[in-house]
Amino acid sequence: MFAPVPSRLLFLGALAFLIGFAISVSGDTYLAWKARVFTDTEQADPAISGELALSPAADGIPNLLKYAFALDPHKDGSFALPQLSLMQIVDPESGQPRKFPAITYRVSSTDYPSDLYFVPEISFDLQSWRRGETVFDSPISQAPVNAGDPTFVTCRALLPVTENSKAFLRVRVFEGQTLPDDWQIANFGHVGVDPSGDADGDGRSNFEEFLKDTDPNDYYDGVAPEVTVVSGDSQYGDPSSVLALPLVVKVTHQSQPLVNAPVEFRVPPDSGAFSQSPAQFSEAIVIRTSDSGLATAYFRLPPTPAVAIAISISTGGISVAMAAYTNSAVEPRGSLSIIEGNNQMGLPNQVLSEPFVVRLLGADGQPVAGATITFSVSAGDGRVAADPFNSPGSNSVTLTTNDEGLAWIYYTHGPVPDTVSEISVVATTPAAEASFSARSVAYAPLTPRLVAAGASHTLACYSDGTVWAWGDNTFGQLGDGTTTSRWHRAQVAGLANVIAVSTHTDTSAALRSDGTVWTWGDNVDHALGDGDSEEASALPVQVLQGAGVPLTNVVAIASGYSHNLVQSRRDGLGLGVGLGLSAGK
Ligand SMILES: [Ca+2]
Ligand SMILES: [Ca+2]
Repeated sequence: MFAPVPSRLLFLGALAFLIGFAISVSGDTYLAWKARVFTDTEQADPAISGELALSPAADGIPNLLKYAFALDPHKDGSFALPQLSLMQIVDPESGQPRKFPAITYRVSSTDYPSDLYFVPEISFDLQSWRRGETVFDSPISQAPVNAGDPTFVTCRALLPVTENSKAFLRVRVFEGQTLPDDWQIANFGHVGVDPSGDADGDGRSNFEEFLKDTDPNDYYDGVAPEVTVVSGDSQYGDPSSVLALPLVVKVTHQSQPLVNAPVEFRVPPDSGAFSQSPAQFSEAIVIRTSDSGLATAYFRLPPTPAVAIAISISTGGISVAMAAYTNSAVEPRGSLSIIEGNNQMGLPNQVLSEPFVVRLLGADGQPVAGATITFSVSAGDGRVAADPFNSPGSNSVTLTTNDEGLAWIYYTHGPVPDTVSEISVVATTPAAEASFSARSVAYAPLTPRLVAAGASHTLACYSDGTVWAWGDNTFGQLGDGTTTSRWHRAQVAGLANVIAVSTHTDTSAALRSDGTVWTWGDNVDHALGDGDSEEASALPVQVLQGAGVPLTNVVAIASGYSHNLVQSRRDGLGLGVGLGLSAGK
């Protein structure tokens, strides 16, 4: 009737049935039972007492089932095998009686086989068998009336049968946690699956998944979770950069966080990559939820600028979406190196002797030919021109780099001396900036017509009518409005059309072509002759011939100790004739 199966799995074919390891007594094991029910000689012969050997009662029942169902291996147990029945229960909703198949088996009341699992299964076609709490009610144990008699365990199917339908039930008996080969192959494609492993991380071992008839590779076992976006949605970032914030979703079921739930983050091909840490990115990744039900992934944007990326996050058949965006194109940066021309000084209204020359280098450090470069006057009063001899110049000029990446411009200072100019240089492809600086210096004539030396300063009168002075300026004898001594010449302020200069000690004097005389510097003994008693003047003052009356018609001047002499045109030419200014007015 029964043929031993090659594995340690045995089952009884029968109509209707269910689970039976809910009973706990002092545990028995097959070895203990075998030692108890077989003689020493029988125990020594595995053909007689082996687990899968047919029992010596010749009833076709393997010893393991005799042990499982508390049967004597030496007596016919055929009529004590699991029994099928139909249990009639009134449906509380319809009030109609319904018939449910059940299977009842017996176990020892005193020596419950603690090394066995009793697994009831039901089938309607003898092809597929179902088990677990979705198809069987909790087993019911009926304690024996007489101590020592077996306990009867009844497992009722939750699926009713009708007059015209059939159901098949069986109880499978497993010694220890053993996974049937067909179940392993159906779920994993191979045998050798670890029964205590947890392939899907749902907290149920593979053997528990088998007992409950749940999917060992499905964390959710068909129960849909809720997924919500926590943070990280709709961020922007530069192409190929990692988004500043990680993408975080929360997985719950009935508001409770689900721990270790597998959450898949995915984007279309070539649309970026994920990582659980800021490294090792891939286009799709499965991340397990934390103790608080959170799944966190870092996302690296694709290299394509200005694109929107649709991110799909799914778990348990539920998906939520996030988005990420790459910023617009970021051009690679180059550099502008200044070849020559920076920090030149030049005269007002004159073109600088050297052009401003730059070389544009790409991100690879190589010269960029044919690139657009704009030179602009950002400070100062001058003009730029590509060809200063054929152009008046303008505020801005755009050029193209030559084969060596070079571009240059000429700069003409404006009319204002001592003005600092800034010329900015901008390239756009690649982007780069530089700037030049230039300063205009005061115009000074080159050949003096007259030179006069004082105690520690010198005056020079040029043919353009200007007077310049250098040296000691303690008394303002340089006439530039300051008392700062100068290494180099500075123009005497406020004087034009001068035809002669003279000086003595620290007092300076100048004769203008209009016949007036101007003095500056030390006023010791009223040498300035301006009718004032100030000790000194740093700017030229006019010499008076009387109170409020300028001295005019002078044709020559000379200076002596604490006085200046002038020769009046009215008095004729001749040294020594004139007015002693040191005498006062
Ligand atoms: Ca599992
Ligand atoms: Ca599962």
